[in-house]
Amino acid sequence: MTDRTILTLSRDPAVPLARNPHLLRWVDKMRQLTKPAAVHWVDGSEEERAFLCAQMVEAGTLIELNEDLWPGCYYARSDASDVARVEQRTFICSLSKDSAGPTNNWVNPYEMRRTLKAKFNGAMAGRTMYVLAFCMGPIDSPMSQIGVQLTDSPYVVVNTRIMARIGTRVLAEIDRDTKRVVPCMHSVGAPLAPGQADVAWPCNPEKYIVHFPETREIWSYGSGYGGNALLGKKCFGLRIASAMARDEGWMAEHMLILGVESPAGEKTYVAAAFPSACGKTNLAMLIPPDGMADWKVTMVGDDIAWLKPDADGRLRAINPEAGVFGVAPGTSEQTNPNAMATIRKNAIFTNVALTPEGGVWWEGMTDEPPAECLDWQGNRWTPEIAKATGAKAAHPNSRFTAPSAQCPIIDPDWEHPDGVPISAIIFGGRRATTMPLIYQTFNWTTGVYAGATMGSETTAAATGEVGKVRRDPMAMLPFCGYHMGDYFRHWIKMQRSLRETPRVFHVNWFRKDADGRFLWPGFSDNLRVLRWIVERVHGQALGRETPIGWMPRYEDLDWTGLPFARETFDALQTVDPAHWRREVIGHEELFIELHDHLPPEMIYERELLICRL
Ligand code: SAT
Ligand code: MN
Repeated sequence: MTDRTILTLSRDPAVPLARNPHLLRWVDKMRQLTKPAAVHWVDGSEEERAFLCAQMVEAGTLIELNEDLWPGCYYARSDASDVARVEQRTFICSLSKDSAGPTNNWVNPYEMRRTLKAKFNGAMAGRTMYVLAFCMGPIDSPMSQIGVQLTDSPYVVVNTRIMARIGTRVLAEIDRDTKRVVPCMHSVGAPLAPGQADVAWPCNPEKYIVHFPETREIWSYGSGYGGNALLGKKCFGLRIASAMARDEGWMAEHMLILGVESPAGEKTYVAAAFPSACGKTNLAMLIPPDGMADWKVTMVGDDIAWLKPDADGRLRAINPEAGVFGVAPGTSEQTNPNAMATIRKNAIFTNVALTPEGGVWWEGMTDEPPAECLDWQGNRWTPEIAKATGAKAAHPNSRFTAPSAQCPIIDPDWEHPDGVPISAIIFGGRRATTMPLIYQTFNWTTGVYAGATMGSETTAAATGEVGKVRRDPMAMLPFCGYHMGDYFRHWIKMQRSLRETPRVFHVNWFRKDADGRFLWPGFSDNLRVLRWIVERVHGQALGRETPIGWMPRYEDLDWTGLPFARETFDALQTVDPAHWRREVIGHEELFIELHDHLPPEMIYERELLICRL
């Protein structure tokens, strides 16, 4: 143990840090239900972080990494059954099944409340219940929202301390009663009998990730991992927030936000929606490629955007999060040096591999794997073992949690209370075929259609089959808290409150040739596409009209520093009518599912697209 180890706190954590009577009453009611051994009001201090980490080190939940290599960093291994979001166990319990829509799991809210009450009864026995107040968005932002998560996981507390603004300053807001508070219940579902020894990663094979959109409540049971357990992120930041946004005229989206600054100093902000594990963090942290060093990219956010029209009718966006919870495998000094710098200190690594020096490693981090390490389950791993058995050192959905403020290219306005103005929206998925590298949709409604019909190959971010193309409208399929058809309608309607609509684009970094090789280098070179996008926004770049939208010609992209064959570009940009007809049939399948809530604009757009093809 190092000298930073703190085993006692200078205050009594059981003493409430708020006076708000509603909060105090609710905390007490939940304490009576879940029966924890202790209650700990989280103040968010550095002392408290050190205390919780020391306790978790003692319990075997965390391992402190080598202070010289990874200062302030910790390592965690989850239970092998608790490694990703569980979409089949995620529920939207609106009053009517119809409001949840066919793409969400629905259970009658009264029935679900009964189930949860039974599950949470005594669920925290033998554990501490943390009262974790958090703010999604800068505390002084009128666009931010407040939640309080009661959780029996100290791992969740220290992760949320990175991912959101937490503790005393949020409790002070609650005392001031400025905003409605979203109550979030969370238990790993592993009560301890007296004298029973704990495990390093307690969880329960039976999981419930439950949202009550009308009462704006979240109940999560059985998991300690990622979006299942860090309830501010997907549960509040997207599912509950999307329902709030529909009611209040704003948008909660699964989008990164970045700024592009031209050599002339013109700054343009864009938001981009890609499904989980499709490179949002990499795009948000892009470093210009050779030949474009006079361009600059800055990150506002890498996963969630809350967008709202301002008084002048411009769409403005905040990043409701304060940290990045990024996919580790594939992240390297080559692919994303800014991410490597962001996670170099004060980070938490979960389910990556542990090296004998007390460092971390994952597939793709270095060309040369370590001679040996412990894999994400704690088993000895060597490149030879990997070759023989196919064992991965890091789980494909292993993650790092790190403060966004540590990102070298964090945007100076990333915490601006009014957000940043959004000039372009980009949709994109992981598609081996059909979808070109880049096209611009004709207008807002065709843009909504392109987003609504987005497809992507599934990834390890959710449990289930990997690599299958599924429709993932606006990358929100697992995250929309209400009927997807109504969500499309909300998107279309948003135009009415905007004097200037953002231009809408669709990209695909993942198109492959007949031999299965990627046609596009991606990463830094994506700036070539971003440049065309921002220049289109400003009316400075040319394109040609095609059946699906405006596309750059070869000469419309900046190729400085990248020898890229015109034929390869043509292959990337091919719009094959046969493939597209098949694609449009896929759109119809989604539309049939949503038919009774589908806005007519979607039908007309589809008809027009078919005519153009
Ligand atoms: O586990 S999370 O839901 O937070 C990550 C993701 O799927 O985007
Ligand atoms: Mn995400």
